[in-house]
Amino acid sequence: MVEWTDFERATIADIFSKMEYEVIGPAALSRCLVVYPWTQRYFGNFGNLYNAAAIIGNPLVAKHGTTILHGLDRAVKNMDNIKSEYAELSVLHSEKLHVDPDNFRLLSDCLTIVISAKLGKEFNGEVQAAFQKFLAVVVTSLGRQYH
Ligand code: ZNH
Repeated sequence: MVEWTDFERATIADIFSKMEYEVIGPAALSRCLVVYPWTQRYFGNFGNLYNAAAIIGNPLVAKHGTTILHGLDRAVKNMDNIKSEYAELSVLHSEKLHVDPDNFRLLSDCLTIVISAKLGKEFNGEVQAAFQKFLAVVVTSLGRQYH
């Protein structure tokens, strides 16, 4: 089981209590689709994603980015049980959506960049370490049911 310090718990709770889901989620997902274009393959039904402007302005990308970010709420609310929280979602991504689990890390890196730009000075080294540890546990848990 992952151990969390009081600082880490407080930091994650604080970041998510101020989270603008409809801004940060779309920004993180569209950044991922622009910077790692091969991640676009899972979103064939989202229409044209042929350049950055098309991706960033795409309402389906925005909506899904918000959905993914809200998907992290489960981990925030249950930090001591992230693996079991995500068991079902892991099966979905593996068996039904066939999403390569490497992509979870790519998206989580994009999310870190977006959050860091948003929080500015507040996102110091310790806050970044806590946030990335949290995302690393999410990424491992989402990749758990792949075999
Ligand atoms: Zn995912 C879906 C979460 C990542 C792809 N997702 C989904 C959902 C959720 C999620 C919650 C919904 C489900 C239902 O409906 O049931 N994701 C998530 C998270 C993450 C993710 C939390 C991280 C962190 N995904 C991801 C990635 C990708 C994806 C990276 C790729 C690249 N997803 C996906 C898809 C889907 C999903 C494709 C389906 C969509 C539709 O709607 O169709």
